[in-house]
Amino acid sequence: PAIIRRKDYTPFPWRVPEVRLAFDLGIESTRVEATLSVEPNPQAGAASAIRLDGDGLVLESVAVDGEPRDDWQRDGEALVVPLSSGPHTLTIVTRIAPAENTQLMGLYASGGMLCTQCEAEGFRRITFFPDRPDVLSVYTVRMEADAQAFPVLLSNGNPVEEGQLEGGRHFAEWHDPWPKPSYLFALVAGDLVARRDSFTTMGGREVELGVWVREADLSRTEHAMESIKRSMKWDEETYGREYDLDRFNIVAVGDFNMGAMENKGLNIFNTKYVLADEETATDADFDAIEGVIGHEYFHNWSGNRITCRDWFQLSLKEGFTVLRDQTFSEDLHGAAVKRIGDVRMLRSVQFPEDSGPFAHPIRPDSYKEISNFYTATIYNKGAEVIRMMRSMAGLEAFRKGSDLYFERHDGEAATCEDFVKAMEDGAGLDLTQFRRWYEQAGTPQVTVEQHHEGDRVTLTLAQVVPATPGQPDKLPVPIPLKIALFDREAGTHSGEQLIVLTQESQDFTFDGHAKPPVLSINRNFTAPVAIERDIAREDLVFLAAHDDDAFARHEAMQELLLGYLLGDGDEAAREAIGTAAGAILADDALDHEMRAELLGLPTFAYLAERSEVFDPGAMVDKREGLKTWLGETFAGRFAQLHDSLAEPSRAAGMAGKQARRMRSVALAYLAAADPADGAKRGLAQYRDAPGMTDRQGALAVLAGLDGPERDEALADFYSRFADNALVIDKWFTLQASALREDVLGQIEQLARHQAFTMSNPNRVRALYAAAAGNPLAFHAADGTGYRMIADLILELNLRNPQLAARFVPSLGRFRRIEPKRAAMMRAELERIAGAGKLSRDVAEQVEASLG
Ligand code: HT7
Ligand code: ZN
Repeated sequence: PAIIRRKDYTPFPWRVPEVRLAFDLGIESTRVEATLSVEPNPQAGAASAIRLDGDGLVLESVAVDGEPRDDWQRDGEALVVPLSSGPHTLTIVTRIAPAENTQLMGLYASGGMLCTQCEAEGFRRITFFPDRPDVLSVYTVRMEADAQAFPVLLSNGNPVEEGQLEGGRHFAEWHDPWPKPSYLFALVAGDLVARRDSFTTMGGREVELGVWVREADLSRTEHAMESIKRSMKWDEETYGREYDLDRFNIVAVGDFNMGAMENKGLNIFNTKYVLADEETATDADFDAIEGVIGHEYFHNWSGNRITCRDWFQLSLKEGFTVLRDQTFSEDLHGAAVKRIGDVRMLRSVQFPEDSGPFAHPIRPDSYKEISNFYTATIYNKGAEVIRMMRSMAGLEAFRKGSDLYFERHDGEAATCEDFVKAMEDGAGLDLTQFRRWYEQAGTPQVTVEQHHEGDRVTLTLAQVVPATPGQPDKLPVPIPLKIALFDREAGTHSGEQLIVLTQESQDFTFDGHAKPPVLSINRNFTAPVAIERDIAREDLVFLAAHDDDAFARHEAMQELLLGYLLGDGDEAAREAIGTAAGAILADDALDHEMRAELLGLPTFAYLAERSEVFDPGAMVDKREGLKTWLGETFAGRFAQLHDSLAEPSRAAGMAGKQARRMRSVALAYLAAADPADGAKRGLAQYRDAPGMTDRQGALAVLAGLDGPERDEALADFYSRFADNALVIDKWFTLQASALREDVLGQIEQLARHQAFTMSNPNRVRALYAAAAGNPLAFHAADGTGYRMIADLILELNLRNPQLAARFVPSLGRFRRIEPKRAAMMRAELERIAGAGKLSRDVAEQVEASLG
């Protein structure tokens, strides 16, 4: 596939101020009449033709200024129409087949409804168009369809007209006054019902809200609706951003490639991020729904009002919007646990990406298939980079920067550079060197040395940004680090400070410390870097027990755990973990959610990332062994927590949520120490569960055990929730994630289960993403796990290339794995590479993986 480069950007030679789309909708066949008003773009060179992107379209006719034309040409999938300079009206009629659209890009059918997904390049699968984010148009959309099959017809903006037609058909027309790029176009037609509500904006505009779902799902939409209202309010209060249409609709769709999509005024969601009630959704599901609804809503300003000039700027909208959704959740439910969870995700997914074959800067220089760049780097590292600006500026100045950005670029297709400049001008930061964060891939490694002399402490910090594919030489970046120096005896520090490491190596001195203090560094994870420090074990135990920064306290515990799991497993290291865990279990000032968080073991993905050569089997043994030891050591306390939290777990609100979290963690430790007791307790928790959080927590433990309790709970779960696709997804995931020797065979059996289907992305991910993340399944010593994932990629390759490509990086991580397995992983990648016609998505990922 051709390489598209950032440096080659040129503006489109034509402007398209207005678009009128007329759809004659049908599942098998849909006719699209697109009427484009076009005029030369004064910002670009003159052109004698207009080149419109297309993908899989059947062209029926072309007319210019009302005159039929046949002097057009096809250039591959594109349509080239000769045009004299000056304004014109271009009318193009195409035909598409939604039912055959298995890629779920463009207009497709899902459970009898029709819906669209246009980001990044799906609009070209609906009609011929300059399908690039810097062409902004005002859209008017008319939909005509069978009134019985599609009683609801929705599009962007506000409704303007609707009516009945002959032959049982009807129509609706919508108009979106805000100019937008084609990727934000959306249409939904189906037999849907809405939960309705309203929100009055700070400017007094009454907005009608709708959450559209199948009738059977209506009772599970309350949380989504409340989340919309909370999002609208938060964005007004925190960023001064007000909603700008009379309507805001969201629609839940069962077949969706990603989480959700921020189409202007008509957000389309994966059902997973809309539907919830206590019985079917966990506390984590509720939080995720609120976060994703917030994320899509916040895009209305960071993405829609200000969009991206080209797809290299993707992190402009995604990084900023992830930061906005993260802090929205922090503000609503407490920052500590949210921050710890976000960093865990960053380290488990983005750090491996940044040290692997697909490493790319948050503003990439080139791509072959843009869908491959919806990555943790663009999204999550992108958010971290903006978070660093926020930490350096302080909240007030950061807000001045964001105000200036919104004011300066409203209505534009902007660049990351525009954002950085607005932050410089508005927040008063000098970001000259900071721009390197946009240019360089790789997670900076920071080493810390501490010297003490007299009452002076010197910290010597050094940084290395590792070489990544295509970027052998790196320059130092500014690294803002919040630190505190603790007095070991008093258990306190004299204040937190922000230091910024800008050089390759730099000394920072602090006076007034008669004794060597204990350093707490990168508090609240101010910088997305890996810290290597030579710190005494007892200092980590001290921080795990005393640090007043919740993230740093958690970090100290993780460092103790990593030290043991990645080291040679010596007794003293394990004892130190025991001392810290004992203090955490005894600390009455901690809430139960934070306590559970502090007792969590590092993920396998992060352990692999931190290992020079990862041996998955050995690591499972060691990690599970540590869990057993902790369970045995603190059996009494875990049993007491499991028993005493049974009642509090039933409560609504924060206290109930905290109790549920701790209770399931206690159960996991108890089961590791004594599987028979764990099975009994697990089944009791399962049977008495007041909701899905306790039920899933119990089943996750039972799935890893043997015996009748496991069988009973799994069978009950399936039959109880057989008609709820999202819960059956959980049933697949829980079994595929279980750390059992026979898990691969179970996954193969689940793939043959009547409820399994390759045509639903949620179901595919439920089984196979869990399998790819389970070290005992994916890394089975004989290579059958690798073969299974490679077969999956080949099966999905043409049917749904985006979904297929998402599984390639797990095989691409072979350089970190012990040599025998690494050879088998590589061989599977080579098998895919040689398998014939590969989609652009899969080809790019496989080529990168093989290097
Ligand atoms: N901006 C949205 C991205 C998205 C997407 C991209 C490629 C293929 C399918 C997709 N669905 C949604 C989601 C978001 O970040 O808000
Ligand atoms: Zn987004």
